[in-house]
This record gives sequence, structure tokens and C-alpha cells, in this order.
Amino acid sequence: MVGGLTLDNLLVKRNVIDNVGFIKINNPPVNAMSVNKGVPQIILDSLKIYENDSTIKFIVILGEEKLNFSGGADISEFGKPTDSGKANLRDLINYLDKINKPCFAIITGPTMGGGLELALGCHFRLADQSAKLALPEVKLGILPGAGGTQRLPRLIGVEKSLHFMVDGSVINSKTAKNLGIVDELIESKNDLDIKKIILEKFNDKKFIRVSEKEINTANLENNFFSNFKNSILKKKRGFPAPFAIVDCVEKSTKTTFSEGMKFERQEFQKLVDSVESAAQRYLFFSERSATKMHPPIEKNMDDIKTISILGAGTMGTGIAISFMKAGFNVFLFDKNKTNLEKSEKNILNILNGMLMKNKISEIKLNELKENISFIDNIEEIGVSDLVIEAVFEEFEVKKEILSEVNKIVGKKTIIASNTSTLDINNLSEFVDEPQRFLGLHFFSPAHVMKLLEIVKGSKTSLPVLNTCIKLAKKIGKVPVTVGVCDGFVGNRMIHRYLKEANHLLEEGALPKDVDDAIEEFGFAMGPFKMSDLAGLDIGWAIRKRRKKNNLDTHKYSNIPDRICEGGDFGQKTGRGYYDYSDGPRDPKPNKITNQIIISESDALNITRRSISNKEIVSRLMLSLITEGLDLLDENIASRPSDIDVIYSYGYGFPRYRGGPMFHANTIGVEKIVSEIEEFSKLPNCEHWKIGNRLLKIKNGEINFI
Ligand code: T1G
Repeated sequence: MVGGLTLDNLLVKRNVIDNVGFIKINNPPVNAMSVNKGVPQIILDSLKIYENDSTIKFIVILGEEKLNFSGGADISEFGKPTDSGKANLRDLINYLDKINKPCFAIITGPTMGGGLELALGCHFRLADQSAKLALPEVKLGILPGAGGTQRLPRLIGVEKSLHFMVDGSVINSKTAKNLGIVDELIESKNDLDIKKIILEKFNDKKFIRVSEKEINTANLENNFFSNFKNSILKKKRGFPAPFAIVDCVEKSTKTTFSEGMKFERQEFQKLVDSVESAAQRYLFFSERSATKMHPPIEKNMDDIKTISILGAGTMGTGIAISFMKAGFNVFLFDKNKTNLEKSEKNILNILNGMLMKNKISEIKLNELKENISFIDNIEEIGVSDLVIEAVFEEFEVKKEILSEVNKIVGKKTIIASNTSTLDINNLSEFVDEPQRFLGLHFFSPAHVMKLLEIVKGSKTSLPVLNTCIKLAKKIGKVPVTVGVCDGFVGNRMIHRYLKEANHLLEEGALPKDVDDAIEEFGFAMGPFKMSDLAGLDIGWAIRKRRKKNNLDTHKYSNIPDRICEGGDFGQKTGRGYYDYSDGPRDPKPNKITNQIIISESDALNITRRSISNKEIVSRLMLSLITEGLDLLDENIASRPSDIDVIYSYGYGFPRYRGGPMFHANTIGVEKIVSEIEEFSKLPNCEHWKIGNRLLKIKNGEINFI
């Protein structure tokens, strides 16, 4: 059969050229190995057909036409019953281990998790330039459960495979070749080209099953695995999966392949059933739904090429770097030449840093430098497709610059504000055609933090919104659309969280007690270290503005104001909630602040008490949860999972807890209601109330997520 194409079904296609049998996976969008759809089963059936066909000498597995090889197991099937009658990925790969004809994996595009494990089950791996290889299961709170922890160490060694799986990092085909995962780099995955390479380079080559290869443990020091675990303890604290991966790889060095596979399965199942993995899988899908464009999606959306950033401060500079790195033409404006020079120096330092770390080449560095212009004449922004103001967080200052921009740029130019709290609808009044105005709230440092709150004003048009969502993805951001209120979603919740933290100080805790409890819960930094890092003067200005606009439903503690009145603004002044005389990374108790705290308890007639870590964590988590529920009720956040994406990407909420809403769902409504009722009886806690949405959840009308 020459060129004969037999279509068993759409999911997997087969065709034969001379003695080469092709199996083409066709399960868009990412060729997930959906068991219930029968993808592994049909590939297995195809292998058996070719194995029993004496005219076939070589078997090739690849993604159909433009599709990648495979994005791995179907994540949506985890934790749900799969059709036991159908083969799963392990069954398929185990069969590959027995087959008596050489099998080739053609690795193109994202080849991840079970997709790469399938390739490791093949006897030879060929990859083209589009290939992105990874075993990223650890990011889903699981481990490579189809033989990855047993086969990869046999192929590339113990240490390299451990780093690859524990970090879940993505590598390209060249690196994969150097590591020994890939046997051959190819230009195209065209059938005839593949057949040609196989006959030229693999015709007489003895094929080896990876499972039969010895693991080289010669250079492994005695306590290698426990030392490795210790080395990842700080970074992977709270995540069970990385440590289970180390156990599986250790097992692979100490037992047979089949015993190792049994152990891997057992550890895999434990992780799949864990709340930590459920949280990380929930965030995987939540991120994808949060960042989707809003229908109807226009076909020919405006193509943004030139962007102007106004204000060369910390935020403006970070935003400019994000667009510069993504290849956009950037104008960074500031009327103050010193700010411009300082910003240019910062940007050059960051580029040189990337060069030193081989993240970019010299050529790329010069290319990026060409992308950005530092201007002090605002008239030059006239050519922009998008203008983002990042000037000082004062209404009058923003009003002035928006009015100026409005006179300079064309009527189609999108105008955005990087305000972190101000009312976008009020600011839109200084722009003609306000349907082209919205908030683009970046997080500091803007060239590092992935979260971008896109604030849709009441007049912002859908095409403008979708254009910005598309743009955000191009600069590597995770855009989440939110409505207009003071502080939008993220900052309004953190405002409530910090308020509660200060109440805990009034009742008996000290800053270190609260920070330690929250860091033990999984945050990298507690509320008071975070406040000192951000600068207490910023919070002070926000509280003053909120007080003026009567925005607070209940009184804020006087503690932070009194600290600021003493001129202590945190790290930037060397003192805040903590004393930083021994350096920013070594916060010591600040006697003055602790005095202020105790005197505030006296002023409120509160007898200070020892407050448990449990109560501290509950009150701070419930302050986030209850404020989040109000934001959903007010439709500022359009779904609970958006809040969780915002908190895991923007506020360091531990990913293995899924975010405030997922965490609420884990705790359960009964416990939450009873805790709030308990808190409301405490002195100084009359602000704790059961809100409407919580009542609906209690009555079973809706859920947390
Ligand atoms: N399972 C199910 N759905 C998936 C999926 C998967 N593995 N990968 C992607 N999708 C959906 C996604 O939700 C979205 O759906 C659409 O495909 C496009 O995705 C045994 C147990 C491959 C790099 O961790 O990293 O194998 O929103 O928007 O930006 O050891 O998707 O359109 O409805 O992300 O081009 C391990 C996960 C699984 C890779 C493509 N694999 N996927 O990125 O598209 S566990 C992974 C990705 C496993 C074995 C274990 C990315 C991508 P919708 P997208 P993209």
C-alpha cells in the first residue's frame, strides 16, 4: 500500500509509506491522551495492527499535521472515574515496551507530561525546532505517573532528571538532544522526510528499550537523595509532589523497573487524591477561563504596535520593560530628565543581567535596546496605538496627564491607567470616546509579576477589552478582567486583610506573631513584612483618601497611622512594623511600634491576650474570603476562580491551597459560618457578619467555587 490512508476514526489516523507505518494523533487542541475518548486505546490498536503486519518494519507516532505531539494525560479526567474498559497511557506505554519493531516518536510543539512519557516509551525520539519538552506534572501537584520517574533517570541520569521533574521546566529540542532525551534533530515532520531519515540513520540501528537501560549511580554520594530533598525544602515547602518525585527516582536506583513502576503508581495515586493537587489542577483550568477573551470576539482586532508609557518611575519602567522584551515599539515619557536617565540605567542593568545569565544574546540585547525610546517631549506619543499612564497615584495628577494625552493622540488610540485604586469611570471623563479607556493594573515589579488586572470601565468597549487581553498574553501576563470599585479585586481584599491584621495587634498579637502564622500557612511573606516592603506611606495615603470618601464600613485601627505619623514608612525609612537596622532581610522587633500597639490596646480598653496561630490564620483568610464574596455579589469579580487566579499570581497565595475561594470550599460553609459567629463575639470584632452570599452558600443555593 503506497500512500493508502485508512481512517479508523478521527482521533487517530494511520497511513503507510513502503515499510513505515504512521500513527497520527488527532485530538485538538493539544492531543491530550483522553482515556474516555479512547485516544490511548486507538494508538494501542494501531500498534498491534502494524506489529502483525509483516510489511511494516518501522512504526512512527506523531501529531496530525499542525498538531503537537501530545500535551499529556487529559487533566480534566483526574479525580473522575475513567472508562475502565479502555486502555490508559500506562497500558499503551507498557505495550510499547514489549513490541518487537522499532518505534519512533516525532516530537513537535508542546510534548509534555504523559506525552513525553509516551515518547520515552518509544525506542527513538526525533524532534524539530517547535518542540517544547517538559514533565510539568509537579505544577499540577502530581508526578509523571506513566513511567517518567523510572525511564528518565535511565536515559539522562539521576540528577538531571530530578531537576527536570522537580522544576517542571520546559526545554527546547537542542537542549533535549544535548541531554540525551532526543536522538535526532529534524527540519520537518513530513512523512517522506521522516521515512528518509529513518532509512538513512536508523535502518540497521539496534533499538533499545529505555526500561532495560541501567541507571548510572556511580557518582551518587551516599545521602544524595536526602540532601536533594533538603536543598528543595525551602522552595517547595507545602508541595508534596516534588518530594514524592525524589522518592520515586530513589526507588528507581534501588529496585527493578517493574517494582519502580508499582511504587510510582502508588505515589501518583496518593497525589492525585490530595487536596494540594486538586487545588493546582483547579488553578490550571481557572487561569485558562480567567484569561479568555469576551465574546463576541471581533475578527480583525486592532493590531497594537507602538505603546507609550507615561511616568518613568518604578512601575512605568517595569511596564516599559515588559513591552520592550515582547518586541513592541515603546516610548517611555517623563518630563523629569533625571527620572528618564535613572530608568534607562535600570533597564540597561536588567538587560546586561539577562546577557550574563545567557537568557539573551548580545544581538538580542541590541535589538531590544532599539525597541525603546526615552522621551521628555509628550507630543512624541502621538503615534501610539496604546498609551498607559503610570504617574503618581493622585487623582489630580492623573487627571492632568490624561487631559494632555487626550489632546495629542488619535481617536482610535487606546488609553489606559495603571492606577491601583482610583475610580476608572471618574478618570475616563478626561478622555474623549471613553469606550477606548480602561485600567491596566500591573503589579510591582511589573516586568516580573505575571498578574494584570484589566479594569473594565462602564463605557469600555468589548473590542478594546479583548485587544488588551490579547496584548497581555503577548507580554506573558495573566490578564483577569475586573469591574470598578476602590482597589478593584486584589487591593480591596488586601485592604480588608490588613485591617484585620491590625485588629489582631490591638487584641494581643505582635507583628512577628501574625507574620509567622501566615508564613507557616504558606505565604512567602506575612502582612506586616509585606506592608513594610511596599512602604507604609502608600497605605497611609489610601486610608486618608478612603476616610475622606467614607469608603470604610468599619473603623481602621489607629496603629498604622500612628507609626506613619512618627515618620516610619517601613524598609524605605529603616523602620516600620519592624526595625531594619540589621538590613532589609533581617527584620527585628521595633520597640516604638510595639509601644504604639500596646498603648492602642489600652486606648480601646482591650485586655491583651495570647492569640493562637489558628485564630490568626482563620481571621485573615476569612477576611479575604468574605470580601471576595462581596466582590462577587457586586459583580466586580465575575467568578470565584478569577479571585483565586488574582491571589495566586498577584498576592503570593500558596498555590497548593488554590486561592481564597478554593480554600473556603475546602474548609466548608458550616465551619466558616460558625467561626465568623465566634469571632463576632470577641471584643473589637463586631465587624464580623454573615454576608448575603455566604447565607446563600449556607442554604445550598450556590457554592464557593
Ligand atoms: N488535559 C486537558 N486539557 C488540556 C490539557 C491537558 N493535558 N492541556 C491543555 N488543555 C486544554 C486547556 O485547558 C485549554 O482548554 C486548551 O487545551 C488549550 O490550552 C500520566 C498525569 C500544552 C503548553 O501539564 O501546559 O500527563 O480553555 O490555552 O497556551 O504523567 O496547555 O480552550 O477549553 O493552555 O497553547 C501534563 C498542560 C498532564 C501540560 C498548550 N501536561 N498544558 O498551551 O493552550 S498530567 C501538562 C499546557 C500527565 C502523566 C500525567 C498547555 C500547553 P480551553 P492552552 P497553549
